[in-house]
Amino acid sequence: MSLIDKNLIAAHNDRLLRHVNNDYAHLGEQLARRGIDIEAVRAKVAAFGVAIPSWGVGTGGTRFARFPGRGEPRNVFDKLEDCGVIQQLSRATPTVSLHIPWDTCSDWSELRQAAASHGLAFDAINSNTFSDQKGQAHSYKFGSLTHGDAATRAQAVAHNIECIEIGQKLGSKALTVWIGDGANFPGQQHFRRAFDRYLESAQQIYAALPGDWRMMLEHKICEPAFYATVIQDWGSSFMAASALGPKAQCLVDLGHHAPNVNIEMIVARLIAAGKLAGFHFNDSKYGDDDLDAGSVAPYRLFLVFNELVAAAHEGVSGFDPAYMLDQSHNVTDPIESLMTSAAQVQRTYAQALIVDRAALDAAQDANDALVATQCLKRGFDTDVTPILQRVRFDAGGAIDLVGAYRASGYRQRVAEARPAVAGGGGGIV
Ligand code: LRH
Ligand code: MN
Ligand code: MN
Repeated sequence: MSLIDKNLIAAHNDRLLRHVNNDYAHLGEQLARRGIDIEAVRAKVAAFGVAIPSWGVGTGGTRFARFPGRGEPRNVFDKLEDCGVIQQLSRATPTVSLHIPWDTCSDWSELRQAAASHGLAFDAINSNTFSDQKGQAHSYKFGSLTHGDAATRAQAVAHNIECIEIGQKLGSKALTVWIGDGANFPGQQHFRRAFDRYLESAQQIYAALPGDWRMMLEHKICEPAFYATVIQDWGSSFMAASALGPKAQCLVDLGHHAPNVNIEMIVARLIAAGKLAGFHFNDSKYGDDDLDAGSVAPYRLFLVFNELVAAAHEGVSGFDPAYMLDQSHNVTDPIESLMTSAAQVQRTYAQALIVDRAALDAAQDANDALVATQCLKRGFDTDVTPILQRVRFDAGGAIDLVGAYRASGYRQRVAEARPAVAGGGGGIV
């Protein structure tokens, strides 16, 4: 089922194709001069996909206010439709990552079918023990998997196991666990005991993982526990993943680090240890801003991809990260933000692919810092847009993502069917 009229996409593409082909030929020539085969790069970019967060298609908000957009998805089926539009136009987002219980459904097989009808499958499923749900027996105000009370921990463990069961019905192969547990005051929590409780709870979840599943442990420096968070950095995450076993790995959300932290180096360390689960891509200026990927620091994103491409190039065993977006859209149409972010991630991958690895190795061996850094800059400075446009066109997507989307009138259409939602203050989700 196509959500956007194929003829509209074709008509839009027709007007641009001649230019795209010229630009592609020109870029191919440039790259050939550098010994790079543009077709090989194109094939890799075409095979690359990044998952859409189901929570990203609704307007986010801050803890101060939320200003809903038009045609907000009413339920998980609406969310899948929006994800279907993103995939139809971008052809870079073949999977969706669900968040339970934000995404509720009485028939998961119906949801799986709905996803398939939009050309979508499911990536990692996310549990949520950072807020209380209606009717739950024990509150997470003072923690979930690390709570001092055994019954509260058991409830949080049971929720994670339920997420695994739901994920199995949907074809997911991973559970992502992020907890907000921690302390807001010095002295509030016994650090070592809280971590031990985390391990004990996580072990029970780990024991319920199917053989071909992964458990992705996501760390974050702070928020909502502003003084100390239990899984606050990659060190704590790595300790936990190591204690749990080979199916547990560390997930890197780009917004979850202290300012100026060398994220690409964390990525390299996790790759070396066989513990890189994957990513939540977004961008950030100050904290967990959840801004669009590459909108603030595209070079930082590039340096992360440089590590990924190097690992694949060198054949690091077991290297298989999951790629997901995790963004909050406050002032843009979420569909536009997610499409352009997916394209940005694709772009960054392409830029890292064209880095001359042999020249970089040689410059490193010769301690030639200037040439080494120029090798990277050369990849980053190359405008790979024609490759992305061709990949989208070849797969039936739109050359001009936002142009085609706006021309389709999709947002106006759903705004008529989906009732307006009142805005208001408070609530970060
Ligand atoms: C926490 C987080 C985590 C949650 C999502 C909504 O800040 O990054 O991934 O599941 O936001
Ligand atoms: Mn995240
Ligand atoms: Mn976050």
